[in-house]
Amino acid sequence: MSDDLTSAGLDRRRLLSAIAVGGGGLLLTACDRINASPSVQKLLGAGNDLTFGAQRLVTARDALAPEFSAAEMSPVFRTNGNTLPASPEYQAHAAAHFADWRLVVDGAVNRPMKLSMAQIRAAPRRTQITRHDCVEGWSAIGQWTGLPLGLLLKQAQLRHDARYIVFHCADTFGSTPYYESIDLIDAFHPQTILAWGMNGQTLSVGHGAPLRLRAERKLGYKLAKFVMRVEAVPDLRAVQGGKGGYWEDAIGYQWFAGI
Ligand SMILES: Nc1nc2c(c(=O)[nH]1)N[C@H]1C(S)=C(S)[C@@H](COP(=O)(O)O)O[C@H]1N2
Ligand SMILES: [Mo]
Repeated sequence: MSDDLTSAGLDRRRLLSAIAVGGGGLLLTACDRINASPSVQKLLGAGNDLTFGAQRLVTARDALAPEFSAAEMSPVFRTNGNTLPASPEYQAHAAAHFADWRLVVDGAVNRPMKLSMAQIRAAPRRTQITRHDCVEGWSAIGQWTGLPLGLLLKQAQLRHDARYIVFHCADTFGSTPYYESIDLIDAFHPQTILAWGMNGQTLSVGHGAPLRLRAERKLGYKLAKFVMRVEAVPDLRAVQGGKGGYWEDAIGYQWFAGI
């Protein structure tokens, strides 16, 4: 049984790397053509109007966001948005340091999981010092430690119809829960982690305890704090307002939000 599970996981990974290799080949050809086309040059100059497709064409899929040295870390990293989910259930878990809390991993996966923080902290980790950019006009450099999301998804064995990963959060604005989503390219990117540590300490409630997404090529609002549930879905249109995230639904923020 466990052998079957392992080989299914491997097949999925092989499939993903096969897709990655195929996509990379396509990318080069498309880029060569794009560079020669004045109309596309004009489109690129428009900056904010870049479409998701155009951004994918000009960004190598595995390109890393810049990483910094410890000396470059911001002395103060402010909190923003919600800093304490109002739900009594969340607050009870926070008071108990999330000892009995479980991360839910479900949706389009063959092996749904519920994981404790002890299990998550014992798994392989990645640490990265990166710059957070908020659309409200501030940035900060911090160090993040967490579980690579790709590893988690490999364990959960994505179904072949899975296309997006949705992060459901504990907090709300009014009665609307915060959520965010990314595609599988970003989900398997090496700098995409579910962070449980920040600047060498346990992630604080203000910054999104027990787990917050770090996807370092994305703007701040994509980086969901207080992640309770990771759900794989074939289509974003069935999730909440249908645009892939709280701010996307509420005021039309861009879903791709690449930096
Ligand atoms: N669950 C949740 N995640 C969230 C937010 C929020 O209000 N709720 N705000 C977003 C925004 S706009 C930013 S800039 C960052 C702020 O992260 P920080 O509090 O660690 O600085 O979290 C993002 N993730
Ligand atoms: Mo933000």
